[in-house]
Amino acid sequence: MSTDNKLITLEETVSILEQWKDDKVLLLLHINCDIDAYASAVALSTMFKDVQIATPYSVSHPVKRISQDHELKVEELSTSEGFDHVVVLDSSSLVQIKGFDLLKEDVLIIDHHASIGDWEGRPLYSAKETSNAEIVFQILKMLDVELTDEVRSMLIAGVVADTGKFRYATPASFNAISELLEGSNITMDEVFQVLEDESTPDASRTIAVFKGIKRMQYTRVGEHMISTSTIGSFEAAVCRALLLCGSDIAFVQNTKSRNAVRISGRARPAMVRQGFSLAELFSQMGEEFELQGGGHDGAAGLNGRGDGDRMLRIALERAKEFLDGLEK
Ligand SMILES: [Mn+2]
Repeated sequence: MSTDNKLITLEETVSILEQWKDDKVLLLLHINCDIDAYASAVALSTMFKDVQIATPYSVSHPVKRISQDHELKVEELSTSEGFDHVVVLDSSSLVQIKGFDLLKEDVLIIDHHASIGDWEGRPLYSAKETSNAEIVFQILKMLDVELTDEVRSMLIAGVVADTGKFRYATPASFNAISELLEGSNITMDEVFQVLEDESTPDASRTIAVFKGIKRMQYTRVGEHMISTSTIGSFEAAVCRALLLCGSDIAFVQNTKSRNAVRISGRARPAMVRQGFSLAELFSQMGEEFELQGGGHDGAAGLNGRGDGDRMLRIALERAKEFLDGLEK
């Protein structure tokens, strides 16, 4: 990974943001932006007068659903033209915003991922929190921004989502949630209702999951199972279902657009504990095949132009190699 980054402190980050508060600011999220990214943007937007949220392309299903109830939606934009400043949130490297024309000046990156990619010398605040939402919360506290219950509950949703519903939570994640709940009228039940798409029946998602299960193929490595499938939408939901069915690692390729790679991967926590990382697997494949890959150890994605079937086979091979190593 490149070390050519201009790392700044939290205090410096806050002072830059404060200088920008009356200007026209774009909050830029990674491709296929997730709940943590969107939650961070909604919360940070409260400190600016003129603000917009965007991603280069593709808004994840949960964010589409959640943003229906919010004033600020995620636009698909390809350039920062017309904005005074850009704050990039929840993105670990330039490949995560590939296709976006980021002007050199007045860009600030705020990220929480463990490995930081190349930002070509732009100012970057990086802290290894479990979610980007926690960093934004710290920033807003330092700026004395008053947080509404709506914003608080978005931030909590960001923490819950990125910790895999607390599975990967740390004392700091619980502290943030505790502070956000304190003095609010929010209940965790409401947050989970917003987060869990299961709370609203969705026939198309259910059918996608059924189809994905029907098309599932599996590879056995000793006592472990890797499964793969293809689907036209809801690949993340199919992945989760494949884990529920007993897969240790699952990969699902979205087949909606031709010559496109859009693979979702999920791994059981037990695999992650034994050293398996989908984020690593996909970011390596991303570098090798000029795709965008990244995410978390147990849940990640690979996107871009290319041969999706071939990438699915390669992902399967590499997961198999990892499990082969465990068997020895
Ligand atoms: Mn995140």
